[in-house]
Amino acid sequence: MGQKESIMKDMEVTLCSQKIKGLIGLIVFTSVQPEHQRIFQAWPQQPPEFRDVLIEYTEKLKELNEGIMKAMAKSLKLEEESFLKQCGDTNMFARFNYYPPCKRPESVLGLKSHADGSAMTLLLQDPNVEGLQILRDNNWFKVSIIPDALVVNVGDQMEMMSNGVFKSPIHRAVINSEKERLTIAMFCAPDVESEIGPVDELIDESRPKLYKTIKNYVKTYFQYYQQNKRAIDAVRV
Ligand SMILES: O=C(O)CCC(=O)C(=O)O
Repeated sequence: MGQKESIMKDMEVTLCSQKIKGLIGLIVFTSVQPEHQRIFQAWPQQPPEFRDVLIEYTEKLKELNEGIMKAMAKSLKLEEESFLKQCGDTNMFARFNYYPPCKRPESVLGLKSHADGSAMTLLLQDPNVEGLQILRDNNWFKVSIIPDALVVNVGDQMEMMSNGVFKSPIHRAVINSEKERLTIAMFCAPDVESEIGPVDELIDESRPKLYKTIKNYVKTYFQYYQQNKRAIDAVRV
């Protein structure tokens, strides 16, 4: 590649990165549950139905999350409330992710690789544009779009409660060269005052306790996230 092409390529990538830095994640990242943590002044005023739709969506996803967590407990032969009881009053956060197109998608990342600090995350994918990838055995795999389906993602705090049976996967979002992409992630996390750690029934001699029991994991999570480290490594026994 000649010098001119190389400079042009660098400029294009820089412009793209700036555009992306300025736009991604900026739409809304807000607490939606419990009700008293909703700061309506920070929610978009347009479209006018935004508030009611987000509240209804939150209520439906709260129910869904509870159903999934009960089923996960039952699948391990635990009492169905085992995980929910530990979590206490579920905190939910909605994040609207916007990924503008970029001509050189291989040179920029939409969302850096991370695992979620929640117990569970329910992701509504863009119906038309793929972008979510998951890391397995050091290879990235795309998560296909299934129309009208949510992606259910295990977060670090479920990995801790299940003593490592359910794994919190590392994932990232990549950019499309032609089309913008919009997704909505709903993070379902335990109350910050709840003590989170492996449930007793999942600890025995053959499988000792793998994680400490701690409060407010989300705080640790964000400290580590900024340093590109995994917070779950800090709570391993
Ligand atoms: O937009 C996506 O596909 C992934 C979103 C995500 O991982 C997140 O918001 O933490």
